[in-house]
Amino acid sequence: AGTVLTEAALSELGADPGRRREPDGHKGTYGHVLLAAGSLPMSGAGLLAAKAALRAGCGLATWALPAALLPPLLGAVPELMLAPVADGGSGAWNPAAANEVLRLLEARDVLAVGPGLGRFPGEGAYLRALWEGAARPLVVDADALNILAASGFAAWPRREAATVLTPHPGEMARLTGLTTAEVQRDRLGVARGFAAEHGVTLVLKGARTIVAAPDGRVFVNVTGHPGMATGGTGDCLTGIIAGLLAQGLDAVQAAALGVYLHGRAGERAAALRANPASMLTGDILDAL
Ligand code: NPW
Ligand code: AMP
Ligand code: MG
Repeated sequence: AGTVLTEAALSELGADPGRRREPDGHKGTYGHVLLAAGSLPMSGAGLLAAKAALRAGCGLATWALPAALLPPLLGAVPELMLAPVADGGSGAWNPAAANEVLRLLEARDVLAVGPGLGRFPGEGAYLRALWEGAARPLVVDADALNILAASGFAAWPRREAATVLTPHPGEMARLTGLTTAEVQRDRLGVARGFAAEHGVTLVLKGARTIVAAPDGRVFVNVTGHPGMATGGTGDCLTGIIAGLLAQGLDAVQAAALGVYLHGRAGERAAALRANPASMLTGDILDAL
């Protein structure tokens, strides 16, 4: 039936939600996230993910973004480092940026790709280069999942480093060829089967998010709030999971603790509003 992600279950998994900073820790102790995300109409997705990584406690975060996006974003999140890469025109991604992202990753601990990435010519080659070239843990979300699905996920080789996919039910339907309704009818079974068959850690989002490990273990998250049904909450989760991976958690630990904390922060943010319908993703970031 899946293990419910209580605090005790998380501690047993080695992902204690009450972890504290080391007294003599420094920013280098907590890892460096690299995010490849955002495009002109969806730069907010990149900002939310990057800020979430920092709120999850990584020491440093760098956001690689199409160069045309840089000027308006300078200073938007002063704690964040920005790395402008090859632009495909008008703030879209350029597949040639993959090499720049991989070079940046050499001095960083984890790569997250997808939020607000958009669609662009050469997107398959771009993601393939990151998928095969990233020797670090990789979190794949949003439009990057659609790129995986477009050519049939079975055609993608197994990666050696940890891989976390974070689909919502619509993206899961594209990845599997099922309908969204079919995914929703058997969330646990679909997630478990996919993770085991493909050797990835699979986070199937939505009320009661499922975390499925490549070894067949499945976890059910019971934190969260319907007020989280608003734009950008998934982008925020991607950043949280990347931020936890950067701190040395393994893929299953980071995914399980990430969905738990994301939900708890959503509950807190909802409780602060007279009507949770007015909740924004930024409120979840503040609550983290
Ligand atoms: P339906 O309508 O129910 O059949 P898409 P996206 C389904 C960026 N963003 N339960 C649902 O299908 C993202 O990062 C940028 C059941 C829905 O129509 C991406 O890059 C923002 N079904 C890009 O936008 C803020 C569910 O999936 C379809 C479901 C596109 O991502 C917003 C939508 O999926 C956004 O994050 C559920 N729980 N959840 C910004 N500020 O920059 C989803 N579905 O077509 O993949 O579109 O998720 O909006
Ligand atoms: P995305 O669709 O990628 O923006 O992701 C939406 C995020 O919000 C996921 O983490 C979902 O689990 C969460 N979420 C959306 N609706 C609900 C809900 N009704 N209850 C709990 N969590 C939700
Ligand atoms: Mg999303």
